[in-house]
Amino acid sequence: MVIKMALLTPEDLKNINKQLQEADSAVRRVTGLDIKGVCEAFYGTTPCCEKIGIVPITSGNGIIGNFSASLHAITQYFGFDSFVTGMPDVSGYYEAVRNKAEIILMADDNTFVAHNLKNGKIANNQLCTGTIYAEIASRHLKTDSKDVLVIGLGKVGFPGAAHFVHSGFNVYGYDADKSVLEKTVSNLGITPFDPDKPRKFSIIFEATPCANTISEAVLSENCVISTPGIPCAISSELRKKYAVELVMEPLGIGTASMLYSVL
Ligand code: 2YC
Ligand code: MG
Repeated sequence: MVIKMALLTPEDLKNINKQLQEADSAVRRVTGLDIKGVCEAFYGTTPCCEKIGIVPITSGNGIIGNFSASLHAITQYFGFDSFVTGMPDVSGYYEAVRNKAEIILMADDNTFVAHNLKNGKIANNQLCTGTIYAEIASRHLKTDSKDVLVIGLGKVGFPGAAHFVHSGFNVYGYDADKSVLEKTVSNLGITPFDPDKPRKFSIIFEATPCANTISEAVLSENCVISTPGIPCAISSELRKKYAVELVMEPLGIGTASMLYSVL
């Protein structure tokens, strides 16, 4: 069963600045740092006015309304000088380089990359998104538990799980696809989580294209849920009932992680 990567919709990207500000406040409450601060601390890099060229790509399902404009808003939010090219695809790439872009941002239906033309570094959105959402959760100030539940072990979930393992956490993992779960158990040595024998967690990481994948049985009061997954993994009722600290944002946190990783 191949899960196709969930494509963003213009709806998901509505008021991206507001979504980013809310996510930034949530990250600050969880880690004491803002998104910029976590990326700088994790990658050890700081921007120095790199110019970013954003190239719309028409292949596959084509242009997603507001995608390039959202990347423009996101790169501005993190203090980069950026522009969206007038032309898409190769013409757009040529235009970006001619206009002195040092970092190229472009995405087709399967791969979203940041390519630094000066130092040759290139970043993949899935890896950078899984890693940074795990890093944010692992910096949770208000818990001393080293146990974390990871739901979804695919292209974004697996790097997240790997990051928790390498950061010394006890990872309990679940994926609807048994073969994906078994592969992760053998690769990372995580503990398979059995939904029929639930227990409570204070840190949960979710990366699935499905809604409401987090049941009440695994929630503890004030637990942190760090999730790049769209649609939302938890119902608003449960979120309120357990005063959950939710770190969820459609594009900006992953993009910041990509940019800081190629500086
Ligand atoms: O507008 C455009 O340039 C399109 N070619 C963009 C396609 C992006 C497809 N990827 C997604 O919707 C996202 C990733 C950015 C992260 C998760 N899904
Ligand atoms: Mg989800």
